[in-house]
Amino acid sequence: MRTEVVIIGAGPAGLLLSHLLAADGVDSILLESRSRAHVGARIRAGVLEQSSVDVLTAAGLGDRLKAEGGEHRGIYLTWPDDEVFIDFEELTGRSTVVYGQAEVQKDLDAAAQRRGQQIVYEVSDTRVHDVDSDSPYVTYLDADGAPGRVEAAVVAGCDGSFGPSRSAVPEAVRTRFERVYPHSWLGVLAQVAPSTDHVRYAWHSDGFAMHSMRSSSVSRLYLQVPNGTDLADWSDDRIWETLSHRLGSGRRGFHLTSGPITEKSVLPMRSLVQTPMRHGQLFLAGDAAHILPPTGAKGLNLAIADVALLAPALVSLLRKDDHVLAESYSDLALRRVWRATHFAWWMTDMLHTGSDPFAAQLQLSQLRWLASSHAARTGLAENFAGLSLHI
Ligand code: FAS
Ligand code: PHB
Repeated sequence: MRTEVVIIGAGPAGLLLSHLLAADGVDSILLESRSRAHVGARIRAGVLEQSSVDVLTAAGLGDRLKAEGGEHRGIYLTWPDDEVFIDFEELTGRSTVVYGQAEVQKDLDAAAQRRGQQIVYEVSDTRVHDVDSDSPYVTYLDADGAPGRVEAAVVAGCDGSFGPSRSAVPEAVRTRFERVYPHSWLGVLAQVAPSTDHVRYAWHSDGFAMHSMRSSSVSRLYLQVPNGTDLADWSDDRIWETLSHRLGSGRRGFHLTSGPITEKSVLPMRSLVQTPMRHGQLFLAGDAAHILPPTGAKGLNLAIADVALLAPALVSLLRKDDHVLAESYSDLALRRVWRATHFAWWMTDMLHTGSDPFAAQLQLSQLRWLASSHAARTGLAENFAGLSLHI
């Protein structure tokens, strides 16, 4: 097969890129290793920044988001002695929308179906070739094991944490910055109305906890657990008891209501940034280029920001032979990547507890500072909700 842009990965980055390219008449083909149903069923991110909402709305993908997304003007930071509401709206004039990544994926998938987007699902052995040339191509095996090949002018690596694109940038050219954290998140989806009106991030000496949500009847909650945690060790009762304890149920008018847990998973936490995000005719976007701990709610938002920068760059390159945006893509994208990476690291470091009493005092001091300082709250709000699409 031949196309203008071959996209590896049909997650949010890949599907949004194909959507934006198609809007400007640029043809693409997507190669995806999992089934359409599997990709659509993944439970992941939950919070969209204003800039992400703006990109999706401008792309004609905002109808359901507007109708079903829950506008959230801020977050609670809580700890045993106190709590503070960080009012993004008051501090930055921007808010966030709680709208699950699975919903974003559904909207992108429906749009892809409507435009007749060519997506090859359940591929394997995907390999990237000749990205240093003007005629790169990607080979793969289709669902029946038959060999396939897509020739293109550009390869877009949107294949997430474990795809082949990241390593298609030669070792001599790439730099990987990585930090592995000593804890993971145990995430649950529960068929119960949220017990809070805004996302709650809770510091506790026993470990971090978070109460988020997906709708008026579905809650999304997380617990800090050690790396290597076995889900079999965590009964539903133990999960609810631990959430209740760490979130401070019964304190300051907050009461956690439990309910049936419909999904459980353990997500190890790390920060990774690979530079550059372009090599030859290969462009990386989303988790293929960077991984963040979800404490800053940045993963999906950064993928959207990358694509919002990459799509016009590829249109200029392929339609006008104008290389300016393509040549600046990596440097520009990385400015926001590093800002988000720092913020996600800071939120993770401030809220996750271990055995170091000195670190615990520093964390509590930061929380008290946020409770007492308008400037401190403004700094957090700017990073959580106020970043413009490109900084
Ligand atoms: P994705 O990983 O979503 O998509 C990449 C796609 O490429 C996948 O469909 C994959 O199947 C496909 N692929 C991989 N290898 C391939 C190959 N060899 N050939 C073809 N296709 C291939 N972010 C938050 O902000 N909040 C959260 O709570 C949160 N929770 C998360 C939980 C988990 C378990 C994970 C893994 C991530 C979570 N994230 C969270 C981050 C997540 O939301 C990502 O930022 C987001 O999915 C990024 O989108 P993509 O870059 O499209 O990558
Ligand atoms: C979620 O709703 O899944 C969520 C919210 C905020 C985060 C991470 C995940 O920081």
